[in-house]
Amino acid sequence: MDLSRKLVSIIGTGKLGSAVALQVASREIADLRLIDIIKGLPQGEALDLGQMTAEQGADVDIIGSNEYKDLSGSDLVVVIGGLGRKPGMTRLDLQDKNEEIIRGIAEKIVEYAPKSLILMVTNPVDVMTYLTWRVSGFDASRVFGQSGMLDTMRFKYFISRALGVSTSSIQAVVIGEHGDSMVPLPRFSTLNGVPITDLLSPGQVAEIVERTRKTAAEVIALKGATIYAPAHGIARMIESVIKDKRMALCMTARLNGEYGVHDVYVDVPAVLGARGVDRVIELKLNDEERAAFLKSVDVVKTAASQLKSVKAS
Ligand code: 2OP
Repeated sequence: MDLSRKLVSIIGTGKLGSAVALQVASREIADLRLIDIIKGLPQGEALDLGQMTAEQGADVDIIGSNEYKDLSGSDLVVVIGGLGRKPGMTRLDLQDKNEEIIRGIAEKIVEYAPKSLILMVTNPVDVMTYLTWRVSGFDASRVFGQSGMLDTMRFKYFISRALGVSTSSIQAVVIGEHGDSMVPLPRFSTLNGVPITDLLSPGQVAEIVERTRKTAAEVIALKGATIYAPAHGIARMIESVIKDKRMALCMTARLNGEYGVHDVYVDVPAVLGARGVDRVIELKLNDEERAAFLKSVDVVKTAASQLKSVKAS
């Protein structure tokens, strides 16, 4: 029996990265390496979180470092580095600045953790995941991004409030770009199997869909950044990988023929386990849903074609 614990590295230990580390440690999912270029920050987070585990009795080792060589031995590297959105910015506004940072990080992962999987969080996440896949040369199953997990959490939250029921009774699906063109799918979103389109008026559904698309900007305008919702979504994805739970989640995965789409990373439902993306689940979209999805795919493809360091098809 293999008794060794798994190792998750988090690159970028600002507010979101440290909130993810808190969840991974509290849930005793894996040992942690926290990597950041800011001197002292990851070391301080590691010490603080390590001391926290003494109250919980959680057995995880947490080490902070300013050196990429400490990625060595990682089973999964979570990339949160780069710039975040400021009030009024779209995710795509970050592309130019984050491209250089993420390309450099991808190269370090290949150098020091060539066997790891990569979970991308940095925005625009669909394009940054594509970039990382191309730069790393890893199989596409090993490179994926967080997006749909968070978007479905938000969709669930608004549906649950409109129906007056627990979020635990709601299943929700969001596909497409993690951005303004995202496609929440009301027909596939249910209260224990009953589509919300049977339970809410078209006006209520439209309002919830729009709020789901815009709510990250809403939170950023109010408190400067989104932290707890993304951190929990990311922790759930980490758990599915590290414990090989094979959860079916909405996430940024590469399409190579699925949905009739090729060579793009975009949000779709997929099965996530110890080897990464096991398979993409194809939903039977109607004409309207397919048109919205393809339009959103085009937004991502156009953005990817503007990357400077790789040529997207
Ligand atoms: C979010 O959706 C900003 O992409 C980040 O919370």
